[in-house]
Formats: sequence, C-alpha cells, structure tokens
Amino acid sequence: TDQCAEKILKKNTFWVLQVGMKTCNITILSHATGGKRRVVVGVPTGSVTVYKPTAWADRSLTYSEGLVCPAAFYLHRRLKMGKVGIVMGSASDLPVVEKALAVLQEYGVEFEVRVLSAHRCPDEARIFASSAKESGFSVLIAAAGMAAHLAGALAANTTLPVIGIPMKSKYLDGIDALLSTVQMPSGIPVATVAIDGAVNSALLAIEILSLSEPVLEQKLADKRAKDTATVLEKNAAVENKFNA
Ligand code: RP5
Repeated sequence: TDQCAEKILKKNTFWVLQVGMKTCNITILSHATGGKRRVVVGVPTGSVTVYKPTAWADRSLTYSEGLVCPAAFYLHRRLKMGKVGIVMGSASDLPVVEKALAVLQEYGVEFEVRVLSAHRCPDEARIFASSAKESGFSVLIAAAGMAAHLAGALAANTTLPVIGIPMKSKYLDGIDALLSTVQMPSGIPVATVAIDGAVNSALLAIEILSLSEPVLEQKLADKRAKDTATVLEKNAAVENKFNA
C-alpha cells in the first residue's frame, strides 16, 4: 500500500489541505485544475472505504479510484501519526536500541534516532526535549546506562510521555541504570521498562500512539493473538509428550 501511494504521490502532484482526526477527511487539490476533491476514508479495522462526492464523477485527473484510496490512507498515516523519538546516551547503546527500531519498523511507525547524553551534551539534550512536541514527536524513548539520567532529563523538559530503557553495563549489570531511571521524583514521570527492555519500550510507545490510531491498535491485538497461539501450540506439544 505504501509503495503504491508513493508512486501516486510522485506521478500526480496534489496537496493535502486538511486531515480530520477520526474519519480521516482528506481534501485533495488537483494541481492541474485547481479543483477540489474530497475523499473520506474510514480506517476502523485497517480496511479502507472511499466515499466519493458527486463531483468526483467529473474526473479530469489520471489516477484511478483504486489508487487514490491507498494514497489517501498513506497520507492520513503520515500526517496524523506521531513520530517516536529515540535518544540514547551513547553510540555504544545502539545494539540494544536497534531492537526497538525493528519493532517500530514492523508496525510502520515513523521514528527519529539521536545520540544525546544528559551528561556529555546536556544543552543539546534539553533543546531536543523542549522542542520535541513542535518537531512532531508524540512519544520519546530514552536509553541510557550507568548513572542514567537521560530519560529524566528529557522528561524534565517536555510534557510528552517519556519511556526509559535502563541499559545493562559491565559493572552493576544495569541495576545502577534501572534505579537511576525508575526513581523519578513526583511530578516528572518516566515509564521505565526492564533492563535492556528495548522491545517493550517500542511496544509501549506504539500502545500510546494506538490511542488515536486504530490501525496500530489492530496490529497490536493481532500480534498478541499470534503470541497466544504460539504458546498454546507449545503447551500442546509438551502436554502430548509428558502428560499423555
Ligand atoms: C551512558 O553511559 C550511556 O548511555 C552508556 O550506556 C554508558 C556508557 O557510555 P560510553 O562510555 O560507552 O559512551 O551515558
């Protein structure tokens, strides 16, 4: 769907003027004619329905209905779904952080990654956090090890939800980072996942985004159903082997 939409976006120049929250009202202004085309896309279950106003019959554009539909769906996702910002205290955190990136990619969530240290470049970290909302981020994930102040330092400078990943290090096995990340004073929350819990940090970020994004909600539910089926299959195999 995305590939198809990308193609259409390149082939036909049109601009999205307005995207509504719930029903995804997309107004497309044709570059060629200056005329308006309004498409209403319902995305409650991931299937897409396009309702055409009567004026649509008077089509002078080259793209077909079947292609406009995914294009509108794509635009809705791109324009309304918030980005996730992933910040790590050091490039040495990347191997763990990459597990979060893979999950975000799997769910089709847009993200940006930074290396910013609460201790080594505090000004840059503060500026990133304080401008994160206006930069289009909806959730921040902060991964840091040792005396891990990054998640708290970001949270102190934004009202966006901040998820902290305490990173395991060679001296104290991540207990130092866990306590530094989780023990926030009242007023500045950080949602702390397990030590090296990158996968859950991404899933929690997706759960937050899913509150206004039914497609994500459905994907999360599908994944849980799949995981349940896998466990039950394994249970059946073990039961057959030992309880029969
Ligand atoms: C923290 O110190 C980083 O998040 C990293 O986990 C740890 C070690 O950093 P490096 O010395 O490897 O840069 O700030």
